[in-house]
Amino acid sequence: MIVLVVSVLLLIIHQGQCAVQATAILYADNTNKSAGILTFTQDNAGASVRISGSLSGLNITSAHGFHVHEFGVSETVPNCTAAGGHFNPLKTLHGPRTANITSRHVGDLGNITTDDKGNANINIEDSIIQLYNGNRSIVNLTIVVHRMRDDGGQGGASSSNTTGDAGARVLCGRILSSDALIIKPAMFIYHIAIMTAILMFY
Ligand SMILES: [Cu+2]
Repeated sequence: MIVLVVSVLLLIIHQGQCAVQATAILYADNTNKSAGILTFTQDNAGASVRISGSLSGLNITSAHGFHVHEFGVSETVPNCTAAGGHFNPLKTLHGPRTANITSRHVGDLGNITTDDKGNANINIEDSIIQLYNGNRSIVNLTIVVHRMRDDGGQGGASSSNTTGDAGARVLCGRILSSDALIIKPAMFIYHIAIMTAILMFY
């Protein structure tokens, strides 16, 4: 009986500590030339999603529109156009990342900026995208970096309200869940080890 109780308690405690994680390798459009890896982490369903990583090969000292688009692309040679439009499950107008949920697409993540070597160090928290299941989950969709700055819907161009007038898609990569590969098997083995230890002790 005590073994069962302890096991269930451990399971509950460790489930709470299992952050959900996803990664995306970004490639130059229509090539297998990697520009870097981004990691997406969400501690629980109510938490923000952290996006971190570095990308290279962009224009120097400039801003680049950064969005989740609605379809998953090839994991090896992605055609960024095949990612479709911005991920917009709530059917809203385009907006900046800082806008509330009714005034931006779920996939609108604003801009990333590059240094004088064309590298971008990314460290963003966003409370609207999700990694957990649900209509705002970005898992299996595509992250896209554009050639130009996203105007946040305020630029007055004909495409401001849909794309932020951010121009061509220079990098993209499919967002893949790493949760099933890393966290769950590790936790499973950990639980088995602890339960075996408890059973041996008794
Ligand atoms: Cu985009």
